[in-house]
Amino acid sequence: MTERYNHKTIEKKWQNHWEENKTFKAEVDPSKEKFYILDMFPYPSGAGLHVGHVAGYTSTDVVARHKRQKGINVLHPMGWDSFGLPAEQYAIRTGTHPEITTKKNIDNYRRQLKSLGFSYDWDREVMTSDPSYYKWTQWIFTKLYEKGLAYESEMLVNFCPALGTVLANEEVEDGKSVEGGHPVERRPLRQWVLKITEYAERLLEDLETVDWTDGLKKLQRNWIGKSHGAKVHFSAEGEQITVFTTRPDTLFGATFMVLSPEHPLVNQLTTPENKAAVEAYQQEISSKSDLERTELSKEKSGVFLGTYAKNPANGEKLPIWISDYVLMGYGTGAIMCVPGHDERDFEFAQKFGLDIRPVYEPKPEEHPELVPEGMTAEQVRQEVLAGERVWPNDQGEAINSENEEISLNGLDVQAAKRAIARWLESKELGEITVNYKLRDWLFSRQRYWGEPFPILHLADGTKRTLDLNELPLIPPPLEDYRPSPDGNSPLAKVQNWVEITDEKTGQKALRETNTMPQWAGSCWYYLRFCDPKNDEAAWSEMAENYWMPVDMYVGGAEHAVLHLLYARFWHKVLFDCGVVSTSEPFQSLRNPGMITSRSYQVDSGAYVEECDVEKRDGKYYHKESGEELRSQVEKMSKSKLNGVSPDEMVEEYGADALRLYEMFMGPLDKEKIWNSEAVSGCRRFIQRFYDLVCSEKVTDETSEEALKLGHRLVHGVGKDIDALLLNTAIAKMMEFVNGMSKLKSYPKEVLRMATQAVASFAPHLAEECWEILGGEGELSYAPWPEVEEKYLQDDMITYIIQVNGKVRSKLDLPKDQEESAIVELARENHLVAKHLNGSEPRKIIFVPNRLLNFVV
Ligand code: ANZ
Repeated sequence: MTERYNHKTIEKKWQNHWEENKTFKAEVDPSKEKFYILDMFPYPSGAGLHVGHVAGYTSTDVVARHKRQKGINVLHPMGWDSFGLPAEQYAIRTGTHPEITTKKNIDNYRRQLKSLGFSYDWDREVMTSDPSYYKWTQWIFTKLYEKGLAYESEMLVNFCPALGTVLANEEVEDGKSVEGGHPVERRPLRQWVLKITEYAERLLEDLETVDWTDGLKKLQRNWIGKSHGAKVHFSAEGEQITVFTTRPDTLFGATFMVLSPEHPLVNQLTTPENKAAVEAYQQEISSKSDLERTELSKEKSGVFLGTYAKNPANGEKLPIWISDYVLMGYGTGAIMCVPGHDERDFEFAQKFGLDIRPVYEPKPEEHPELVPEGMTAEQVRQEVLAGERVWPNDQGEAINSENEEISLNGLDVQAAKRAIARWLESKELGEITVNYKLRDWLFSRQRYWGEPFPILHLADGTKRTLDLNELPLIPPPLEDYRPSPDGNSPLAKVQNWVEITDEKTGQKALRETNTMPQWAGSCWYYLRFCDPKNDEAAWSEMAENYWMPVDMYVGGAEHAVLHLLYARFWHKVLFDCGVVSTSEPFQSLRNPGMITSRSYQVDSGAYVEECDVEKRDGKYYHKESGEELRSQVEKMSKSKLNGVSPDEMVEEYGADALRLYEMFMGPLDKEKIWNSEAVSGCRRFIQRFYDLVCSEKVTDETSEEALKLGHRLVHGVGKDIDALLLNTAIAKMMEFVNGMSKLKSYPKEVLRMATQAVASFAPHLAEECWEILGGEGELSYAPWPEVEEKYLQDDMITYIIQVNGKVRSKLDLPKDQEESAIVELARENHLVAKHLNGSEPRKIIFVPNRLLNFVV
């Protein structure tokens, strides 16, 4: 009997070995193929890593280690996205400098990651809150500014009084801050904005060039939200109102207009009698989020301004209203309303008694889904034509749509769109356009714990960016990290930092007191990893050229639109500046499925974990108390799951067991349910593997059977890793152990092969076994074993070949051969041919995998 595998001492031993030897140090080597594999770097929170992080990090580590086995030069770095709100909130509560809190959290994260045996090149660690890092974040901002992509604007922003800062649209959900869930209101404030909209089309187009999942691409496409349509100009009281519409072909059906309550023309277009009502309405909706405003089910509200616009197609008077369902941030903030064919316009028109005119012939008989129960198609048709029902379909033929110059009547939607667009353009009444949902990126925050803007506001009213030799611009020390309630950044309080005399121009100057949002540092960290210690430049051309793009990027799908869109935008700007060589940063991207945990409520009201549940006769019971489970299943939230720390698992079962379990749970991209106890199964596998290696049956001799097991394992695991089927790779390892245990002896050669196959999943176990088995050189770089095809072939079968029932020959062939193949081979065999004597057999009897009998 061999001794128990002691994961505590063995894992520590090899972690020290890797650290002392810098085993995973990556260096530029143009003679070698490269592979850049990146995890989304974490924000080091106080809670530490949870088991959900470990799944993603293990998957990249498996791939990184495997690529090294294949002789590829691997860059696999790790760092910290260390600016962020929680450290600042903590500073506000306790007065502890965010740097101190952050450092403590990072130390904990680093310890945790090292305890899991990940093969990072720790010499490349970066931290976005380090001045030597954000010096370059500030430098990139100066590039954006020079290109005219950063501008200041007085704008309506999402202001969160509780957090004392503005938030990007992406950081607000249902009128509340994503961080902390505090109410958010709309306020006008001077802000820095980045012109991401200028890159909308390229951000969309280049999605075609990357290997991302369809789901992710779709999320980005929807976020960018491209619509084809037209701008149409309406005149009103000597002013021009321009609308964006995707249906210019319905222009003859426009019977009123609605402006967003924030539209700049509202004031001018409001008659004195309506002023009070308009202002009251504006006030009322100012605190509502876009989502609340545009909810379909919501009762429509609005106010008439008292004035009219002219429909350019038929000269009709269109009353001008404001309503919250028209958003200032989309299109032009004004719409032409076609209640005959647009649901929201229809509801609005019904509520306020406005005209409704259909401009497409309804065909309810072709759309039974639009015919309510109890009504005939003809009744629906009549109601639509009478303006009593909305016809939301974009097929059919236009009606009611002609003037002296143009008639759309009889045209289908596509033809009508083309015709009206030509007419509008010829009269300079409008133009074809595309519109994007994407807004410019609100880029300033009123916080302490973020990158200060490298900008000076000079006394003569101009601005200048700081030169490289003036960077990094470091914020002053503070006593009080609180932002002021007027929306000013805490930095604004430090007079002698803000008010300076600019040495370069000799002018009095004010520093910019806003700071950059948390997303800034993560927009380019993958570039810094290429050359993290460079003092002269953000990265060298040589390093960037060699390592970029990131070949495989792994991280949570929750970053589908924020981080991933922002980073792609910056990357394209840097590409246009000629400082990066690829137009996309992340060649392939994968999202590990969430790891969740379920708990069930039992009759007594208590919650029990999944692993304590037992199924009997179709019902579920708590194993211990025997109580039946209540029907509702409580899914534990992600934050609750933070309770499962990898530390406990590493302590009890070891890092390798945890790594194996996380990969064995299921396919990488699927959601999986956590079960702490199940880790023990993987721990048992480790012991069994170790037992094989330490067994007295280990020999220097080799055997066919063992070689077969070994080659199949290496072949299968290699294929699975390449396809990212990490769970099935582990199943193959378990099969190997089962198969091997049955043999009389365990050839060293085969055990070494198997050790290499498990090495990227359970690296500590593998190192230990490699040492015991006398493997040559550093395991991490030992070349991946060559697979010999002959061992992969399915089991050989000896076919008995008979002529008239007498055995004449035997053929060794892979099993499951077709009858025809064996007949052919048998006939060529001279022993058989002799007895066949050139004659056609009368009959052939074939028993699969056993025998072939020619009857002559
Ligand atoms: C007339 C019309 C007739 C419209 C019709 C639709 C159907 P997407 O596809 O999302 O781009 N719209 C334009 N700007 C808006 C704003 N700021 N707030 C709310 N709604 C706005 O939607 C474009 C359509 O949404 C536009 O086309 C406009 O209504 C509305 F049978 O114009 B449409």
